[in-house]
Amino acid sequence: MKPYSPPYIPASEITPKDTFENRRAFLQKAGFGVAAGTIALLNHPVRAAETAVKSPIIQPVGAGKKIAQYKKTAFGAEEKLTSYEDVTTYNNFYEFGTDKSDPAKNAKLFKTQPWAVSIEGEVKKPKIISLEDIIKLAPLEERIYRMRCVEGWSMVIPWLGIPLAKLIQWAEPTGNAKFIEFITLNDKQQMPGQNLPVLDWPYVEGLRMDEAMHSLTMLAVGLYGEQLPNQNGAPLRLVVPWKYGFKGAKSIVKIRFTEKMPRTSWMKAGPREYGFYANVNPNVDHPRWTQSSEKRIGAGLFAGRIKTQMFNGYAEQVGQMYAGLDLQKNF
Ligand SMILES: Nc1nc2c(c(=O)[nH]1)N[C@H]1C(S)=C(S)[C@@H](COP(=O)(O)O)O[C@H]1N2
Ligand SMILES: [Mo]
Repeated sequence: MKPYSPPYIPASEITPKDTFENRRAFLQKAGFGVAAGTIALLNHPVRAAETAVKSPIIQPVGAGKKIAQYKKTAFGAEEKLTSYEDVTTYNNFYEFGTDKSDPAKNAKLFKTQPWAVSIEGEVKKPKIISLEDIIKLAPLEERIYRMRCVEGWSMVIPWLGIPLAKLIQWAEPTGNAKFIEFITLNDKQQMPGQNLPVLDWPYVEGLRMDEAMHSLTMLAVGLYGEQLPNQNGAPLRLVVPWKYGFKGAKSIVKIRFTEKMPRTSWMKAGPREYGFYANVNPNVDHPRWTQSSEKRIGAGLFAGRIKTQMFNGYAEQVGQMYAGLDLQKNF
């Protein structure tokens, strides 16, 4: 991949106070203590200081880099948000471990800068686009989406991103492109979970072209007004609110246009349990549990389960794409 260096959120958009606080928080978390003088006592003071300055995206939970400019939209404004803490500490990101608390712990030092995405397959010509250039394709906007994991829990998350359609238009797919594959970084050094045969690595997900072009489908670079925390798929992940969470591939490095339906990592792991469509559907149970209800994370010990809605409640917007498709067979 072609290397590039500029940070994707210009430093000018970050207030000096944020910069200071984040750096201090990072140093603290990294065990360097708070006072600047403490750094000089370390064996490699210069390297320590450099790491802190050069890795603005590495940060402890709750001290993310603010994204200064984005459009607030009314989308989802009526929803009660899941807390930042729950959104960033209860995660599925198997590359960093299979427990919900693993990604927040194990992804701290994950390097997401520089970052670029390779655009391949059925396109006029293959290209590489930097993260910086991706966020220039359209104004960043905030949208609040309900998210439903196939495991039976859900959250409400204020995402920041651009419509995936903007990148697809830029990519110039050929007439043969019927599907798109999204491929996560493959890096056993940085992603300890990839040393275990939990899934066929790298993580691969896919969408049909019309699903990918749908205005609800986002490429997210942030949440809660901040750059994506590493555990949530930094620096760039897919968000498809009417499908089970596993469709939302994290830390994407390749986007491949294909003629044939991609075989995704979850389809390979359990073809009877995880279909290509993965539309949220209370009428099609997972072979091992019901999909008719869900637990809203953070709702409290005594909150009951919520009834799961068809297409996660987005049927009005997306239902038309599946007219005539047998949703029992094509789960
Ligand atoms: N690369 C990658 N992407 C992934 C996963 C994963 O393990 N690896 N897990 C998926 C699943 S099952 C869910 S529910 C969502 C969780 O996203 P969140 O942790 O940001 O809520 O990420 C999806 N994307
Ligand atoms: Mo999930």
